[in-house]
Amino acid sequence: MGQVHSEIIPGRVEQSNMPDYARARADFEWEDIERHFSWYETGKVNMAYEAVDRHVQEGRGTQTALLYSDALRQESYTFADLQERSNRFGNVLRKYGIGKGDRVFIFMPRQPELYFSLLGILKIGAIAGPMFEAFMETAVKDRLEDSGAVALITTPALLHRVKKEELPELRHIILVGGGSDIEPGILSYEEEMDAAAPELTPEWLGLDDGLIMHYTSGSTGKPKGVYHVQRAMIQHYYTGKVVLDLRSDDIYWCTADPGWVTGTSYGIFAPWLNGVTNVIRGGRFSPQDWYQTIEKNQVTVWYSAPTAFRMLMGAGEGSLQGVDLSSLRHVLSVGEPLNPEVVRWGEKIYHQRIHDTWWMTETGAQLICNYPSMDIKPGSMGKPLPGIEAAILDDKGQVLPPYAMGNLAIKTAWPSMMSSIWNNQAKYEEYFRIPGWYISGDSAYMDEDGYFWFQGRIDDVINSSGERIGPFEVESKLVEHPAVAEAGVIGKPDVTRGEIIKAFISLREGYEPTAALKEEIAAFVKAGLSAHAAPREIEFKDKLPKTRSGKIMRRVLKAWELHLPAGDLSTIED
Ligand code: 6R9
Repeated sequence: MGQVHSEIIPGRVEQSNMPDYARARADFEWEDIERHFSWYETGKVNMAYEAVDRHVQEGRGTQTALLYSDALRQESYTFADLQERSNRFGNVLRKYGIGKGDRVFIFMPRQPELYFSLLGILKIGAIAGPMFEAFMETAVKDRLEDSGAVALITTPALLHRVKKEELPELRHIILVGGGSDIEPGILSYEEEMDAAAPELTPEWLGLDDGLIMHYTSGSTGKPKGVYHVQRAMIQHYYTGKVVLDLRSDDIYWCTADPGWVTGTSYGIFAPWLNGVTNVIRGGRFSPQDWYQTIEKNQVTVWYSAPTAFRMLMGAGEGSLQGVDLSSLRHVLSVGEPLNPEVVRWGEKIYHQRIHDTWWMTETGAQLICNYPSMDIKPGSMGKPLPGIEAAILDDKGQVLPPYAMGNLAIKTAWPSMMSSIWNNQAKYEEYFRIPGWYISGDSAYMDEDGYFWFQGRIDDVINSSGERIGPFEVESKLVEHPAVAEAGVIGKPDVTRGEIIKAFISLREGYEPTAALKEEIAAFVKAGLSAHAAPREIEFKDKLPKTRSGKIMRRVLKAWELHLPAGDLSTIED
């Protein structure tokens, strides 16, 4: 059972593209959103056209589309520049016989060429498959093999991780920044781009033609290729408008890499469909660097993840000395539960409400969110998007009443819902095992006001002495303790209690991992949450295992604990 929460941070109606949530829900029709698109009459669509060319066509070609920086480069591109670069790249692919429906993968760090090539792939109707630069040989091979990718764009530093000889379907490798002496059989991005024509007629597609594939790891088996189609743009556009609250003069920064769905749906599609300036920062996370990115670019809307906010919080207020974040007007989070403590800290330090959003690779776009105009209950994921119906179901598919913990489910279908799992129909069908519903695999409850509260992945829910405990509540209480930087909580099998709660904790700067501190932390949870939710075991770790998208990998913690194989680790950080 969930607990009753009373803390509320009031909504800000005055600055919102959706001033009244209840009315927006009541009046909602997807078709009203579709009317916005150039294809509404013809039915012939192309994401790259809508996100780029259309702005040029409608007179916004000179507007800045991309503000890129890393330690070495600092570049700015207009929508007209993006159009030209993506046209050229589309022509490069066409020259090699690549076209509609072909899978073209990208394996490179965030830099402008990644974005140009991704748009070029979409222009010709091919399906883009972005991969994290951190993937090692096997991870790269698994994805290219399963998808049957015909071409790959990569960089010299990563090329040796691509076992071309083992991938008969991979006909072309295009190397970005390879200079003049490139291995035979490998194409130079720069030479090909120079030789290609700057004009191109996009491939006109149907709404159910392919767009993008993201591989996502489950706890067992190989990663699954989650396949999305053009129709998703309806929801990318709409959520960009009412959740990211984008207006044409915004400077928007999504910190995610395109190897993660957030880095494409909200790092590429939503901002450019809404015609805003998109900030991309290359390189790794550091508090100073991130704050400077906001200040230097005058970022107004910022979308990041709990892990980053926790790290910024851990870096302390000192890291904010001399930085001016006053350009910010809207801050959002995704990827993991957003601890109430982080929300309070955002209010205090940034003077910003951090808006949690819930969705998944499979859902393609945001589904349950906190909207600028709506009250925030810290720790809640918010309410379903207008047009979306969410519920908590038991395992038989019965809708459960408020405060009962169960399967978080979404009524089918919505525009950005995955269209298939590549080569794995059985896996796809598992998500829809209860007729009319998509079963997310997350455990949650809904309160009497219709706010949803995340509890954990279904597999992570702990059963201790007959009580079901969501790891998130315990973790959130743990990070309220001044010594705790991050916490991951698992159920550890126990003969008398079924499971006991075990917490893995990384400490903040300046704290020593002592037995006394363990006791103090356990007592803190007991006093602040409940006795049955207090960890009976605590283990300090320098770092918790996380995915590249910043999720604490509880299944890895559990595998460590039980000395079991940890399953697919291809997305683990470092
Ligand atoms: C977009 C993305 C999906 C899983 C999801 C859930 C967790 C995402 C969350 C959240 C609590 C939130 N998750 N957002 N949990 N609160 N606001 O993250 O996609 O990488 O596929 O992960 O992430 O467990 O099921 P993906």
